[in-house]
Amino acid sequence: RSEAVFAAVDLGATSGRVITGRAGPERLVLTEAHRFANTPVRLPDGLRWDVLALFQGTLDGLRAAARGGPIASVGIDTWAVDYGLLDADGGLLGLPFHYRDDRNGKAAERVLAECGARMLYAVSGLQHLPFNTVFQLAAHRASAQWGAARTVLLIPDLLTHWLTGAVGAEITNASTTGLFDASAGGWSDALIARLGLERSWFPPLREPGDPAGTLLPHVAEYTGLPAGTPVTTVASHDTASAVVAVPATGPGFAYVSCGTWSLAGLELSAPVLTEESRAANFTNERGVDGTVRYLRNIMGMWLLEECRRTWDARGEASGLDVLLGEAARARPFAALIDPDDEAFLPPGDMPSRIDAQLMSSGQAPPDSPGGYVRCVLESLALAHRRTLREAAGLAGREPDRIHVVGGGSRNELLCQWTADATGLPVTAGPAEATALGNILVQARAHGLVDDLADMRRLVARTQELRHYTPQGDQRAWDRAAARLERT
Ligand code: LFR
Repeated sequence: RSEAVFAAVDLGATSGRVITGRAGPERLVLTEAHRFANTPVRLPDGLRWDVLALFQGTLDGLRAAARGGPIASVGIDTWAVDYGLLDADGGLLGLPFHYRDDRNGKAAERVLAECGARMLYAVSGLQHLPFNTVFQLAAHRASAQWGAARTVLLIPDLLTHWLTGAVGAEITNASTTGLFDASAGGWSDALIARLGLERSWFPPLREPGDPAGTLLPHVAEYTGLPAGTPVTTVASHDTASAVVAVPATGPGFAYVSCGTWSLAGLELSAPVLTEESRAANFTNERGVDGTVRYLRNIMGMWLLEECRRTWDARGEASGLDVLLGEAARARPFAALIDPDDEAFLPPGDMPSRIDAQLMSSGQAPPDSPGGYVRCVLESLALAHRRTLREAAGLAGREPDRIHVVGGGSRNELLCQWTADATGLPVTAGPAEATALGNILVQARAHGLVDDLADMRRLVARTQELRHYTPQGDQRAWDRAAARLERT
């Protein structure tokens, strides 16, 4: 067989999609079968994912995909770190919390005080983010559900369980929990014990490409997919799937997976667990085939999305194209922010939070939406520069090109400014890197493509890419970077 069609379930922070991909040695074509909103819900005790709506959207999406013809298998990816707790009967205990819920700060401090940040990093190699699973679990401990819990399943593993009945933990996503041993490549028994968690709560690990089970009869019946349709384990962490589909043709590349978050870094063959790396807050998340995603989270397009949501709510909505046009004409470097301020993490009025940071660093807030958009995009380009330069220094590897993948690769200003700020050529695209990575891993499991290099060649040959070379006044970016450092 030289070609087959696979279904990628790709859930993002704002929407979920089911996408089919026809893959073969010379072909890789995506079709969106179904898209649905992912709307988090605030309950009295916190911000939750509407996980039943996500599962129903998945089922409806698979049904739409099935109408298009035979599907060889299904793969699921979502954002990382969030989880559901199952009881002894396999029932879900409560609704999974959203990583932007604010319950974790205190618990994180407690865990750090008990275990020590150095020890946690030396084992897990994970950057400190207040919502790492390990801190969420510590916050969850005090709940009545805790005593009934028997299994922890990350979101893609939970949805896979509901599709197939099977239980497992996909490895790229497991590596974002803080309970994974980055050197040994497995659950860290030592950390799990140290934190007073039960080892039996953490299911056996699955590698991308492993079979994850077959559709349960009622799922097959609802979706119209044949009984026995396999679910294939993909790189279930969306960022890991996106990095699979980076169309790099040589080894010297850096990437920015740019969507709600900007994940900027390098692909390495071994983790960097040094004290300098910890101090710079770089993460060693696991990629496919034992690779390491050495990167840092940058607040990303969330800043822009949340500004737009704020303006929409006030009835001051403008289309993205209009805003980007205004940003292009706004004054350069008028206002610069550090995007990684934790104050930007929760949902809510973003322009006011940007104003607060600007004023505390002696800068005047922008006077128009276009000014805010320029502030956000220039600041993100500077954050890309800083992060990639630090990654290169800490890993001892200078990149010669940056691949910007994900939805943000469509943003021409951001891509050009990333090239200008870093002085490196930028290749932009594919925008659908995550879905492509999901499909490619399934295609490989079915013998249609080979190794990572082969998958990337296929992306480079089949997907539309844009190229940006550094231009404009490089020294102006150096001065802007120095100014931001000082504030
Ligand atoms: C991107 C992402 C990041 C992760 C964040 C929270 O969608 O998966 O990699 O740090 O969401 O899970």
